[in-house]
Amino acid sequence: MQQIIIHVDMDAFYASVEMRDDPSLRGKPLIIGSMPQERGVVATCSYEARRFGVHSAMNIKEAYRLCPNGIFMHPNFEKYRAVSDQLHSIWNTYAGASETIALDEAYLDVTEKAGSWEGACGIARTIKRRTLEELGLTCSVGVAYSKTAAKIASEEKKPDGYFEIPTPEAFVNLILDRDVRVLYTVGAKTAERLNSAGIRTVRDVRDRPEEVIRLLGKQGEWITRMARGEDGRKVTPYRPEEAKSISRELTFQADVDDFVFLKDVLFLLSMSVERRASRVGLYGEGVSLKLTYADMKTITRSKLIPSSRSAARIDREAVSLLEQVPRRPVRLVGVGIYHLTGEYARQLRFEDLLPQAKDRQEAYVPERLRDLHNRYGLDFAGNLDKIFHGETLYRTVEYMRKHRGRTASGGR
Ligand code: TTP
Ligand code: MG
Repeated sequence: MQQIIIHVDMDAFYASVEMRDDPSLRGKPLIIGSMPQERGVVATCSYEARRFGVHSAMNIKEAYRLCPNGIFMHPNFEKYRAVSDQLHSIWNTYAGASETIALDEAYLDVTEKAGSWEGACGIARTIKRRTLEELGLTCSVGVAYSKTAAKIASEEKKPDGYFEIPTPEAFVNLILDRDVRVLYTVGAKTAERLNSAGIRTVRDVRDRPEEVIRLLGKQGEWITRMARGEDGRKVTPYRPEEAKSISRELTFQADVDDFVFLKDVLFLLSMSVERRASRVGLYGEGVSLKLTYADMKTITRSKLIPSSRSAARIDREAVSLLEQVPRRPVRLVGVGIYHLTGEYARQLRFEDLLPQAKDRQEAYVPERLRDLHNRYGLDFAGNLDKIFHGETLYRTVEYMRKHRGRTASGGR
């Protein structure tokens, strides 16, 4: 049997949550992101604000110029994450496999559970109804024979939309005269290359496949297949909350009761976690701290964060967790990020949303490295990368432990 896929996407997600929780915001142009006087961008905005031309990723100053009477609000990520968990747990009950694309978006493979096309459409309606009844939020849903088609279907009647694309023929008829950018993976750059060859619409792609392939290689092959409605991609089960963590831990040769030193070690571990996360292209939406005390009792503490992998952010969170635990001699310390999400997640990085936070973070690492230089006489110039390899980090930390107090040590 052919696959049947549902794509669900919440309407103006962050803004809708805020409007649900504060009726005085309803019906108003609500802009979630930075404040107009700050530097930064729009994360999302209500449909009322969209009428003024405001949209996601727009510079906040521009948004203010277009919509000076809008209500501007900072995002509350922890709240959206909690709502997101509720959403996905409703949706997942209807799917054989579900793939979380963003906090507010998922692909559901309902082929087996629905048993028929009509069954799938029934599930899609039920999902809309339950999302509204149980969480007070509207979503847009597409039912289709492929992922590409389901995604386009969910966008078709937004907001509070419902649309079906049962066959490749229906899909092709729908998008034939649209801009090439409607095809998944075709962004502004690719579109420009196609346009300069006179290929502007899906019809052009369909009619001139050799040219598209010559121009774009592998991507071209994919695009020409999509223009014929072919997309056999499966829904790949991916639930960020089930993804593993990236962490780094260290056991000291002798127990440590110096919390200034412990914080310095946390910083190095945080930097190491950042490096590992960058290498695999992941961000964390939670930071965890692990301590084993001298009596072998192990504790872990964790905190949700807007997705990030910056050492500065990880370290700040880890230090604030450390400040809430008992101060007793420690034999092992570890730092990690969890709730991993990939680069493709569309949620803006916190650092992008509030660049002033980024500035602070950029200064953070050099400042902390200077601390280490002052306290232990360490000079990382040039070989910072080398110290993070397993044994080397361990030796560096032992060196620090032994050279504590030889130089003036500040802080607690
Ligand atoms: P989207 O689903 O793209 O947008 P939306 O739900 O706000 O609006 P629509 O009705 O058009 O679907 O993204 C979901 C949330 O992700 C959004 O509410 C805010 C966040 N987001 C960002 O932080 N930055 C971005 O650039 C985008 C596109 C979204
Ligand atoms: Mg959405």
